[in-house]
Amino acid sequence: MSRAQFIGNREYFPGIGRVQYEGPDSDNPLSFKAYDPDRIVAGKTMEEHLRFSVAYWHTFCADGADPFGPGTRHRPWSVSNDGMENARNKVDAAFEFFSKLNVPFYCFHDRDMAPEGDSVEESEFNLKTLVALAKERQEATGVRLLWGTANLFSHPRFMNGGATNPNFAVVAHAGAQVKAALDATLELGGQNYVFWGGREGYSCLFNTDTKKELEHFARFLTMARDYGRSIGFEGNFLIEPKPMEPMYHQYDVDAQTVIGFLRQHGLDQDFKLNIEANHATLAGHSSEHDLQMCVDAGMLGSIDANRGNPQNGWDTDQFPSNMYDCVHNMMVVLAAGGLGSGGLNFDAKVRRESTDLEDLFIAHIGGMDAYARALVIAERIVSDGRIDAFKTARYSSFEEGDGKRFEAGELNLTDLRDIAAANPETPLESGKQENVENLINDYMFS
Ligand code: XUL
Ligand code: CO
Repeated sequence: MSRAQFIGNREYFPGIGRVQYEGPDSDNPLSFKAYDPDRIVAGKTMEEHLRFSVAYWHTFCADGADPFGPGTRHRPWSVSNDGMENARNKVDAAFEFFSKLNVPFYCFHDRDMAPEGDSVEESEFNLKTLVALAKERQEATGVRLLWGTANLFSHPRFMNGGATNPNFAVVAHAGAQVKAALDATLELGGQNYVFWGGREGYSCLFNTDTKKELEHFARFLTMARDYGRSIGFEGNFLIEPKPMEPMYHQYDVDAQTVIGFLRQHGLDQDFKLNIEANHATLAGHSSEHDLQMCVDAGMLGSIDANRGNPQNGWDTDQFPSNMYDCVHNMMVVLAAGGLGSGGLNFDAKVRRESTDLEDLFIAHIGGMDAYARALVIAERIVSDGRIDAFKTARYSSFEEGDGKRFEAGELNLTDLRDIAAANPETPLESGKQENVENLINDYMFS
């Protein structure tokens, strides 16, 4: 791997070099304690397993503004009055950051990379111009695009939705943006293309025809799929579920809702899911639950790695640091055979109070170390096999006799009645939850 330290016109993170693995005893906050990209775990390097990615929007666009106050961060790549100049500087800052962090992937929305113009043509031109620059930087650094997407939620025209907007003229604008974002993703060799619902949902049922909006959504996704395939995009299309925020009711509530929707509309061959941890918890699930639902359906595409705050119900997009969550997520991923062409994208932002440039590095390093540790622990759990053996034993009654015939579809409801009548009350079988939970702690801390 020979990646440049910085390759633009100026250095945006002076004093910070390439982040190195220094091991668990290092007290350098700008080093990896656990993420050793070339370390082999179960036949693959850590880099190959984890496929880390940086989110362009949080790391290079957001300034810390919240509903109670303006931004707290003044980034040196965002100081010009000329939006295109800032955008070019942002590309330089971004690729310097990716290189120094030694991360193999990034993700972006069209509007993160290039400002919207005064017309569709100007917006397309702006995006193409910046994509050409990003392509040069990709080639110079070896950093690749995990996924691209279109921002169909920031511009006021999208206040009532993009593809599900009640006004067709807005749906057409959503289409123009997705077309250009698909072109950009293809041009940059993106491995996936993401649809997060944005404002695809509603706030008030009195003024909303949900049936029509969901049919429009399916139509729109089908058109995007057809266009993507027609230009030669071979990657996965991904839907990213989220139950609320910004709309009260988002249509892509959770993994199972999205899987059902994709199957209903014949989109399940081209689409998979991008599961974001904090979205799953907003839906009242855990991230491992939504991941498992995707794995069971053969539709796990990628992960937006972050965490919420257990004390409130917002999408706080914090960097992942809870080891129980990370380990459990990696157990599901490893048992499923890995992330495939997906990755672990840090859809996470530093806190509004974290105003130093180096905080961007420290935050990502923490997330990468958390998942590297989780990979090692999860690999131990999965390869040791005790948890798996426990699960298998729990379902052993389906391995033979009537249980086997039930699974094979050879019994009807009357057969079940007769089998029950012929059998005395079955002894209770303990679920042993505490036992398996204790086992996880043993793996994590011994
Ligand atoms: C919003 C969110 C998005 C998607 C991409 O909650 O997660 O940033 O990941 O649009
Ligand atoms: Co996300």
